[in-house]
Amino acid sequence: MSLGTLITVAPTGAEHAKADVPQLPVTLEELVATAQSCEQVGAAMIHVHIRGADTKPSLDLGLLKATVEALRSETNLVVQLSTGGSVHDPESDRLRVLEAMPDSASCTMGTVNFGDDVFMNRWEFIVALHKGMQERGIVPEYEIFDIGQLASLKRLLDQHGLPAGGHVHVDFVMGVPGGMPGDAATLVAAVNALPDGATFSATGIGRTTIPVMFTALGAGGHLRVGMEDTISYSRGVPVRDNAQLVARAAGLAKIAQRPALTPDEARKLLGVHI
Ligand code: KMH
Ligand code: ZN
Repeated sequence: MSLGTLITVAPTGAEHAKADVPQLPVTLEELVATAQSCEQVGAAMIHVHIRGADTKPSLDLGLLKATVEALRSETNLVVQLSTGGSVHDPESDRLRVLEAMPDSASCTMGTVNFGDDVFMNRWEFIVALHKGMQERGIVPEYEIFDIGQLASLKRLLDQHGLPAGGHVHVDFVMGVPGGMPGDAATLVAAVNALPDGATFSATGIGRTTIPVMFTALGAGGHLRVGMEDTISYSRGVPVRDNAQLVARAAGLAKIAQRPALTPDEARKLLGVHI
């Protein structure tokens, strides 16, 4: 069991519209300000989806590069770019994200129904992402939306070797309609099916946020929070900002006697170069 808790903030995502959620960070300035406030209250890593000038999800390479550069110069956070993008993004654009050379990038381990949509992750595409990260020294975070995807992760590691950094870190994304439910029994089952030596974080979408957070802490795991995953702080109460969610997670981690890791401690855990 790790001594401290890695807190990742996922501040934006690709699903919420700025018009519906005005506090969602969508410009580079808003993203940097969010990153700084979240770092101050305990975040060590940021999981980034960017938006274009029209506030819609974007995978524009120039903007991705500028985002990585700005987050590196204005914060000490581990910068993780999403290769998941939105359910509408083509594989070629998602693969090109690696050219922005983040510290870390997400790699979803299988196709999953995603509400009324389908989040496509073909085997060949997963292998291309894994190898692309190995070649560039980018540390992956394997996103697991359903337990069977852990079998695919074991197959990937058996066939193509360990990721850059040599350590396997997984993020359980729970409670997506179409994926695994966000409850204690499912999280414990998923933890029991992890590859040997892997660490995990977990996040619960919407109202599964709280049970997943408590169970992850109790099971020795790490936490992902943020407005990508929930826009309600409690029933009927909108999230004020991402830092509010990070501060709550950091408070619970402290109570669990596993206080928030610093970004440099997180680099050590994940195998990211300092
Ligand atoms: N937006 C979802 C379709 C990731 O960032 O890698 C995919 C997602 C996973 O958020
Ligand atoms: Zn994401």
